Order: sequence, then structure tokens, then C-alpha cells
Amino acid sequence: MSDTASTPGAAVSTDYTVTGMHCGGCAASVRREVGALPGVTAVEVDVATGRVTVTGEGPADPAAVRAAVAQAGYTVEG
Ligand SMILES: [Cu+2]
Repeated sequence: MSDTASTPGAAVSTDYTVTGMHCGGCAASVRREVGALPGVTAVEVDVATGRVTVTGEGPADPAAVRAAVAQAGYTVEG
């Protein structure tokens, strides 16, 4: 019970707020770039709120997610 770390192999989701997206094309670009990161199994993008949910085999490296979003042409807030 004291182990709050993720179990290896268990899916972990992390939310990011991305600015600059305004349409489905933007969402697709972010989904493609972030989805290509190692260990990432799913990416959900809500253009209206800028919410990007990254699901992976473990917590995604925030720096890698940030870089992937930048690669797509957008910015992770915070
Ligand atoms: Cu767009």
C-alpha cells in the first residue's frame, strides 16, 4: 500500500495543456508527434481546451512531450 509509484506495465496518463491548437489538423499533428514517443500508447487531444492526455507504459518524460509538441508547432503551458 505504501508504493504509490506506477506498476511496471501499467498504463499511466498525464495531462498537459497545449496552446496554439485551433482545429482537427492541429490535434492530428500533436497526436502524431507525441504518439511517436517511445512508450506512449495513446494520445488524446481536446482542441477546445488545449488538453492533451498522454498515456504510456509509464509516466512520459515531460521534456520529451514538450519537445514533441514543439515539433508539431505548439507549446506546452506551465
Ligand atoms: Cu489547426
